[in-house]
Amino acid sequence: MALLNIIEYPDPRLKTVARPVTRFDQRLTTLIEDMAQTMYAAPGVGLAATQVDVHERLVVLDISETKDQLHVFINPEIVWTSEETLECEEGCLSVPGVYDAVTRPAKVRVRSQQADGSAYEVECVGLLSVCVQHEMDHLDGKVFVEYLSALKQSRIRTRFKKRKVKAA
Ligand code: GNR
Ligand code: NI
Repeated sequence: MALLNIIEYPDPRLKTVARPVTRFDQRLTTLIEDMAQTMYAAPGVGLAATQVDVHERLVVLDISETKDQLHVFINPEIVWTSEETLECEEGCLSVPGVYDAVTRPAKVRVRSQQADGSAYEVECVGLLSVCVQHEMDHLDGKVFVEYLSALKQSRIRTRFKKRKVKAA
């Protein structure tokens, strides 16, 4: 097992559109384990492969209090969204310290694959719904701050550019 480095906004690599996973092999299993370990250590409730600079359609999620209910989404697709929406205060491991409200469909039905390649569908509500949509955005090169106003985005950008200069 290994802890992976999480890339931070506004790193242009976060804009990469991930390609489908095609090989369900040992390498994939190891990547899932490493991503899960990285997510738990952060700590976070979800992690998309994009955030660890692997541009493949893979997400790990665990919204349980007990941190023992790992969900793995490989090549996830939203096959249905509710009309009803849900506003949630979101945060992102790639934009540490920034939290803001985002409105999304309240429920989504997701078609996905398991580590062995088998297909499954799951209906997501509440925090699971918010998180799976947040993670799937990462796979399409989108970060939650893009839902915020231009003014807020520009302030966040300025703050993160300054941080980078300081860290260098
Ligand atoms: O840890 C996380 N918490 C969170 C809270 C509200 C909405 C979305 C999230 S996802 C985030 C982890 C992360 O950045 N995943 O991409
Ligand atoms: Ni995120």
